[in-house]
Amino acid sequence: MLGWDAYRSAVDVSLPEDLKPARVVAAEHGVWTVMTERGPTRVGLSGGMLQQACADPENAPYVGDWVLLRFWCDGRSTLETVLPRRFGNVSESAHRVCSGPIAAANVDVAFVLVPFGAEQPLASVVRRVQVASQDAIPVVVLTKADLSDDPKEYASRVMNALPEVEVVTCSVVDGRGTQVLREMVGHRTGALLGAPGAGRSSLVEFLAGVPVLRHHRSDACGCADPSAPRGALVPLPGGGCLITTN
Ligand SMILES: Nc1nc2c(ncn2[C@@H]2O[C@H](COP(=O)(O)OP(=O)(O)OP(=O)(O)O)[C@@H](O)[C@H]2O)c(=O)[nH]1
Ligand SMILES: [Mg+2]
Repeated sequence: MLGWDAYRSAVDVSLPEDLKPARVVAAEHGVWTVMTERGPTRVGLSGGMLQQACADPENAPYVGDWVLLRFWCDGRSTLETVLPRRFGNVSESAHRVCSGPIAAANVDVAFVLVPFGAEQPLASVVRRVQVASQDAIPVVVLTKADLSDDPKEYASRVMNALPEVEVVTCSVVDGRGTQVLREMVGHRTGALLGAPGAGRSSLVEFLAGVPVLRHHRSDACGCADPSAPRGALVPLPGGGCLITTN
């Protein structure tokens, strides 16, 4: 179930018999979509969980969190507990200015997207990788390579600036680099981090092989549409999953 075995082997958690584990795949307007052993379901927070979330927003469930659910006899279910987060609670602070502190929880690989056509100064790429590497294995993904006449030139400058970090050049138009990314995710959880328009939705849908996201576009100031979901965890065909923020 979306990495449950790996999580259980990494984190020592005791499971009360009356609660069932699930993984948060989307969070939207006070309702959480979670994946359980029996498939997806939508849940609200229990009273205790609500109190904890009000006391500190970081206590609220985020996409990628493992949680415990209670199934009530009248058919309802509530989200009772967020299980301890492993490393990999990726912050959006280096990527967006108008969203909360946690972008994705329990992430193994943080893919830092840098699009061709809007190449960023190397110092900014290095800073974003440094932030991402505090909690997960960072990988730089140079997206939209088909827009560049010489993608190798910028890629080699990024590699020189970050010699310890893998750099993948990709495009969803001609498919280059996408198989490498699939293999890098493997059976793990990856997060796509990038500025608005960096190519997150296109890449996750290319790798998933189907249109899975409800699309929205960021506005001119880079602020996401407030009516859109904060994030989504998308299972990939070969195992593993990718979290994207919209
Ligand atoms: N040429 C080219 N265009 C791409 C590629 N990937 C994405 N795009 C285009 O870039 C634009 C932004 O892509 P999205 O996938 O929506 O990017 P996003 O990061 O999800 O953006 P927001 O959700 O709006 O913040 C769209 O017009 C895509 O069609 C690519 O590999 N090559
Ligand atoms: Mg998007």
